[in-house]
Amino acid sequence: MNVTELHRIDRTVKQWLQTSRNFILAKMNENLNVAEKSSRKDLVTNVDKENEKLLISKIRTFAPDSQILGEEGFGDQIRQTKGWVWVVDPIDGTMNFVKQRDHFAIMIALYVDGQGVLGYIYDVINDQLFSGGPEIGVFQNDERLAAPKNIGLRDGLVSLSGPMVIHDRFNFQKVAETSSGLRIYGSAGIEITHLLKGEIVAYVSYLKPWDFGAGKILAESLGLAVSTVDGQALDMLSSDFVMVATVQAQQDILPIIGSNV
Ligand code: 2AM
Ligand code: CA
Ligand code: CA
Ligand code: CA
Repeated sequence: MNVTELHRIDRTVKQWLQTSRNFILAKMNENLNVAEKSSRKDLVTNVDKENEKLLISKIRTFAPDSQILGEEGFGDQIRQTKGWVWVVDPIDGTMNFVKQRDHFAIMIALYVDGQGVLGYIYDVINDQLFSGGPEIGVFQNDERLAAPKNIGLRDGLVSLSGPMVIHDRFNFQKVAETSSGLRIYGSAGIEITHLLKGEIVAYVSYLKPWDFGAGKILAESLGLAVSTVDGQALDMLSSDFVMVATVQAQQDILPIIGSNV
């Protein structure tokens, strides 16, 4: 895909994201309809569902031959990644959305023939859009981001899945202890924006394709390492234990969790 075409898609997706943000902001002041999915800690609201429908209808109009993978199930059943595949997480950090009305993100990714092309993480309340890809670079709103410094685990903050720290999965407490400090924000998208800005050096969690689809593209475009917890490549259609980190922090963390995978 040439750069002119990429910029055309980029401008279009940014328009959808503005519409989507305005929709969420308007709905946020009304009563939310909150339901449990797999557990009382796994929520979905009417706004998650309606926003996914909104974004999917935009995508269908713009690129009708695409496949769409959406968390709340209004997209397609996807078995192979040929052609254009859009990945949509209408609200990432639903628990934060319900409890805080803050610290959540809209996420969209575009893969073509399995390759990450464009990624978007939109911090709705703070109006900070992280966007871009390998060809056009990565931006925070209109400002181009430089590659984060390659800082190791001892000299950086880490973000880890809360439940996995509580249960000490994969020696996670040792990972936290070795780092400069542990931070848990509760939205995979928001955690990854902290990595893009160089504020933390690693994020490790069990993630689904819509949790890492956009972040993987943005992180890899800035030279960050994205892999499973045992250092393998991710399958964009499968859930897995995912590590996003500086190259050095990845090297530091792999041996700590290695024997516990
Ligand atoms: P979500 O809000 O879109 O569901 C912290 O909960 C992070 O993990 C969020 O980014 C959340 O995305 C994601 N997550 C993935 N699976 C989850 C689950 N079963 N329960 C809660 N959060 C989950
Ligand atoms: Ca969810
Ligand atoms: Ca999510
Ligand atoms: Ca979600």
